[in-house]
Amino acid sequence: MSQYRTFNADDAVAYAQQFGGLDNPSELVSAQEVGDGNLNLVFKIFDTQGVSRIIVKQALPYVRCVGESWPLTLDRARLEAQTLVEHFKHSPQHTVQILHFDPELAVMVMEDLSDHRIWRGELIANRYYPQAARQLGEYLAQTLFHTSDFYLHPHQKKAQVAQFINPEMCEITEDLFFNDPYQIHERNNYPAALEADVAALRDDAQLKLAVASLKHTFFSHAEALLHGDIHSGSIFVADGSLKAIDAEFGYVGPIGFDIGTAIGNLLLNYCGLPGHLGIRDAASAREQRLTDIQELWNTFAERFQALAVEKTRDSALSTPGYASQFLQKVWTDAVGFCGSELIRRSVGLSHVADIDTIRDDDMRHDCLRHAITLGKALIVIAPRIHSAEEFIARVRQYG
Ligand code: SR1
Ligand code: MG
Repeated sequence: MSQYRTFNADDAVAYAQQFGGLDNPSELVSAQEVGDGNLNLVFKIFDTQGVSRIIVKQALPYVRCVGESWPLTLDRARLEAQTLVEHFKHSPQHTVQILHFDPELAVMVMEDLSDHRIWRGELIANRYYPQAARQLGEYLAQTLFHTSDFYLHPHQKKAQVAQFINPEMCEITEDLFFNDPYQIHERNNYPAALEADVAALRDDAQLKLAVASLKHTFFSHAEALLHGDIHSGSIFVADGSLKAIDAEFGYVGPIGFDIGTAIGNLLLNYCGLPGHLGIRDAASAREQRLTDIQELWNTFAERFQALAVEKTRDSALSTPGYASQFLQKVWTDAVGFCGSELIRRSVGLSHVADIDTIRDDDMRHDCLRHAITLGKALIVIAPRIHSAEEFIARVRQYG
């Protein structure tokens, strides 16, 4: 029988004392539940000095932001912990460290990152971390290369696909990214002022064909072990440091999905900045976001290419020129997935604070329209955008 029970603060403290790996576990005395995401309980565990020392995270058997009417697999805690453990092997500087996990209780204990801040909040507040975009590119190159067919033996790769089968979490992405925004659905969430813009999504046959192709790629291209939800709210930053967290959507999928999600969230910030800083003051912060996108992709592509030259084990995949041909395909996928992230975060269930926290209604609606327009364009013209530089030129074209 399942041992699962939902933790309260006392349970979380006792669990951290047992599994936190501290020399003196009785120092851990209190906990605060700080989860502000869509899905889980997150406890900070404090010592006698009131210093946060460790994190205990537990999956709930339903979608937290919706309620018990939307049940959700507890196996996502195993998938999250195992994805992060695997990513930590390949990018320890940029992945949160998992200290312990228990699949029955759907709970994990992880390092405390209280000296870091969530990147999304920092981007909204216009606090700049000069190394973050390159560090994210490095994280993505290391984790995605080392879990791909370029590096793994074919037997290992197939075992990895089996280990990370994640149908319920993938279904959320399949629905929220590729279905809901293009049909009338009760989960959709957008202001009435945008009704015409959203109706136009449903009527755009060319767009819907391109979205169908993206969804098919998401279904069927088992290229590498993805983070699966690598938006700026799943990333902690500090001076010179970046750490990915929250990998419960991890599965073996198309590399361009992780890249596109990451770039898409920088672009959502780009769209929202005028609502926080005013149009004139947003200009330089927006230029910085475009540079971030360029640095992220160029770092990823250079590092992946270098790893391919140095470490590809498969004789066919090591054919000169193949890695760069593959990266061109990854880029095209990434631009399309980036566009779908812009649209689903504007009209679907789950939004981003970069735009949602803009107080002025007209300004917020303008920013949402901008994200939708950009998203549509990127999805449709992805095959005609060949580099980060061309991408930036296209973004500028759309305001
Ligand atoms: C029901 S979950 C909604 C969204 O939150 C997560 O962070 C993922 O981005 C998911 O799409
Ligand atoms: Mg998450």
